[in-house]
Amino acid sequence: MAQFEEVSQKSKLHPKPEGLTLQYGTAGFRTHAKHLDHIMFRMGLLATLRSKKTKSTIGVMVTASHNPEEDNGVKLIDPMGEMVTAMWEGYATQLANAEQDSLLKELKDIIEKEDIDMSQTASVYVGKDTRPSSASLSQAVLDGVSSLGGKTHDYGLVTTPQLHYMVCCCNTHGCYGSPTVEGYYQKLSQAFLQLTQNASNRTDDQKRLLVDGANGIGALKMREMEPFLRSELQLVLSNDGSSGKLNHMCGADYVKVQQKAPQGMNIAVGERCCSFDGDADRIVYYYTDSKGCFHLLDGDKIATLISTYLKELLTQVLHTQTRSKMKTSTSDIYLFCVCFQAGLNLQIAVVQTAYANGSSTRYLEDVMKVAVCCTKTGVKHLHHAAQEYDIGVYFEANGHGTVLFSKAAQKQIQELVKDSDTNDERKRAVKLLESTINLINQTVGDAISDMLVIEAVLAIRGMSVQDWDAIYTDLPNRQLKVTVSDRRVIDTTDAERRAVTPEGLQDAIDSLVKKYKSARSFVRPSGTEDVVRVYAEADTQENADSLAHEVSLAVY
Ligand code: 16G
Ligand code: ZN
Repeated sequence: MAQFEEVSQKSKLHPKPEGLTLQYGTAGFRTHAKHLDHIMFRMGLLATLRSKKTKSTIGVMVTASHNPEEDNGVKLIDPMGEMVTAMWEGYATQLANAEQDSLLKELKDIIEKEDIDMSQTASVYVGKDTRPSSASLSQAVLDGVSSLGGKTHDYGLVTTPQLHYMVCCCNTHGCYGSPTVEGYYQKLSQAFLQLTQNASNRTDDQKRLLVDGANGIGALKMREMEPFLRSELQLVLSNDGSSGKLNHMCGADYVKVQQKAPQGMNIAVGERCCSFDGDADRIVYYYTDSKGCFHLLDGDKIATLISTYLKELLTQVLHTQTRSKMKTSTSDIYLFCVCFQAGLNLQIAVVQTAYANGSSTRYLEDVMKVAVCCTKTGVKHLHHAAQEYDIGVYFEANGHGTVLFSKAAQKQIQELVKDSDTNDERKRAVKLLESTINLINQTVGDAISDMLVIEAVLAIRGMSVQDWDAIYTDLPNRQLKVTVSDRRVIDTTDAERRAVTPEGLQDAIDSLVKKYKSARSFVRPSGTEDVVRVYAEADTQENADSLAHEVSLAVY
């Protein structure tokens, strides 16, 4: 009992307002910062239990991502850097909503259910974004961990993906990299520099990139990382937090939803720009053309660029190997076998959500001949689906995503790199694959890592942002939110693309969609706000707008 004495005492310093209930949602707890002190303390407790249970280091990130500066939030990171499992999301909600006098009872209930050995040591990594409330809230997490006797490492200000990376590095004993911010910069910058060596004669203009830091942590971290990139990327940072408010009229979410450039950025015609969100786990690109038209390159375009590049590299390995087979020496035949596997047996798939633009899906399936799979919204769903493939490229249209390489795929690639008996073309392709793996943060979507991958791919392929944009043309689309008395009456199926309840809603949507050309529409209850989201796309912007409007009327 003595071990809970401190929890009992310290929890009084982080009291739960009576009657307040909150849910561990799609991306953890998220609400106005003033409601979160007790949640943070309790998440410190839960992370300690999770660490004892998994005998690994667990992460706790204090952030509310793209939400307004006044909000805050918290999410737990599992041992390999992935989101905490669904079962523990349930415990998080259970612990968060326990009234003050039943906190210990709920805590013991989890310990019993999970059969946790309380004598096991615990280690929790904690990070925070730049919100004014983050300092005291992350202190509450640290208090929670220490009151259960866990060890903490406070990383202070880091991006969400940096903390995911640290947790993974720690639990893989350095195999993934060194668990420091400097280790992160070194790993990524080395891979980036190796990749860009393959792009000759880049002009300063091609190296120049305008970055909107959303007045958040991403801007701060890009400043730290800049020297590591040795001018191979020349960043012009705006919304760097020196004056503006976090996520206010800027950042990836603003740009994606408003489909316009952020404030506080001077953009010349044709210039390549990107925006991070408030915790730097999302990124979108854009430019304006000579007619002043805004062009957005969202998560779908990013997935297409990266998967096309990876597929080409795998094909190059295969083709060059086929040639060496023609020489018919014994060793060549052996090499062919190894490479044949790399070229043929590695299946690339792209994982999208219902929000993926219809043109992107069509391009990937029909032109690129890449497998496409659709999951529910929320990174954890995409991440799990991507784990099913040798190479799983996943991106939400909103710009959150990464690439996962299976252990077997990584091993095959590493073996080929070591193989000294290879021709130059194949060696180049295999090395590019290896450096690309090192540049990607496989734990979670990462704006900094994604940005460097995109910049490297554009450089290697000699593409401008306009060339990239021209790969396919987005279908005009519109997103709307509708406020209803209870959004939970809407239940969906088929990766949220069809409504099962209320009765008649899907039939109504179907008949509205039929009125338009190349049209598609769906509705889903939001996992982060008390609204229903409506998505529509059609052959023209006018049609997409009016379909979205009509569907939102059907939702009432
Ligand atoms: C969260 C999710 C994001 C998803 C969004 C949908 C994570 C880390 N973030 O921000 O992936 O797109 O929720 O929000 O999972 P919605 O349910 O309100 O549309
Ligand atoms: Zn975010």
